[in-house]
Amino acid sequence: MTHPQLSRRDVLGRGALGILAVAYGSGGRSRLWSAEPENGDLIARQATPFNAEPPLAKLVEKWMTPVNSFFVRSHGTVPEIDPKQFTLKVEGLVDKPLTISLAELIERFPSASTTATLTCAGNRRSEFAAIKKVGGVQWDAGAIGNAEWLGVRLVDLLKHAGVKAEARHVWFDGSDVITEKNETFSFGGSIPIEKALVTTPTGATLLATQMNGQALTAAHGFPLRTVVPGFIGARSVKWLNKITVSDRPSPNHYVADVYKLVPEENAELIAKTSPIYEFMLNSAICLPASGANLNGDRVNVKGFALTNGTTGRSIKQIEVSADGGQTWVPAKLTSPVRDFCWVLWSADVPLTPKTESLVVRATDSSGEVQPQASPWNYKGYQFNGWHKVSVKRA
Ligand SMILES: Nc1nc2c(c(=O)[nH]1)N[C@H]1C(S)=C(S)[C@@H](COP(=O)(O)O)O[C@H]1N2
Ligand SMILES: [Mo]
Repeated sequence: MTHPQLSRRDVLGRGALGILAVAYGSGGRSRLWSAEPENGDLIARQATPFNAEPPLAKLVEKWMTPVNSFFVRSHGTVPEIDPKQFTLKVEGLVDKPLTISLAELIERFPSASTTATLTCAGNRRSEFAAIKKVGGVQWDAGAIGNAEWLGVRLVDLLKHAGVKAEARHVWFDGSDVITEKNETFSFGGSIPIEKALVTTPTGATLLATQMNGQALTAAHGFPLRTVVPGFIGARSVKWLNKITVSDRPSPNHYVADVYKLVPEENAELIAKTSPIYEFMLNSAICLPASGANLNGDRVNVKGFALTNGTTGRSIKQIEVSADGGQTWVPAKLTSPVRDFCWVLWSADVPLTPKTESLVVRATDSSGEVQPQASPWNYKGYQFNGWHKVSVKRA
């Protein structure tokens, strides 16, 4: 059965996974399901592989970040995957190792959706330069976005395969090809088993086929990726093709060597340091833009804030200062509030003739306050110092 007559709108209008199953099961590889990268709103930070973030003002337009303005972070090729040929393997410490097609995955397991914020551990990396510049993609504060993800829950697939008692970690492997120092490998991630087995609607790890009501684009992991609420983006593996249940974290380069907080490139130290999982309490000013000319005696400031990714935290307070942190004005939330999702905020801030910058800091429900300065680390992860935007008085 083929559906060449189905337009993108027809299919998306119905939106259900059942429709996707029909399309995936139909003959021939369809462009419908492998949308071209739509990078209109993004600023490239690296051309090849393509790494890009939106101008910050785009982030505060909507709580749910449109795909067009959603950052892209890829370490290697963007694989072209035929959804009809695609299979996902489940192996390791399971009673029943299995290989499942995309259509079967969608048909067999109940569909589940969640809204979750993805943020790169390297978001705001360029700000480390104020202390000492680090290598890697020089992100501003835009390597973050919030989306609604639809797919099936990892826990359902794992229960179907039967998790053995010795299981402690779940590994994810992608289909991309990454070349570094004459070695070729693919991207991998891993999460502790407790996180993999979470069943709550906000916290469950998804095997996602859709983002904001459309099939994943190629750049965001078509046809299948993990989405791990509360964890750094690197654990949400795109182009997922294999899940391995194990008694230890994945030996993949991006778990074993990268995404760790270390003071130097020291193999022994890196081996001893545990991988980063949760993201950190953070906030940033998205409007006005850095360098803006401000006249008048007040300015409307807008931005985002994010709790750290442990369960049960919410943002309690967001404050903006126009005098370098001496006095603070509280911001109002302008978005829904949901676990593992950013909040958007707005503050009407009085200016002084001497205002040179605007600064934001967030406090969470446990009383944790965003630190004024972020501790430096060699690989430039988890920058979460007070975000400062320089402004001019017109
Ligand atoms: N297969 C694969 N998955 C991946 C990556 C990658 O390079 N390859 N990058 C990771 C990183 S570091 C981040 S921050 C997120 C970014 O997801 P996005 O490009 O959809 O925004 O994907 C993660 N998953
Ligand atoms: Mo990332």
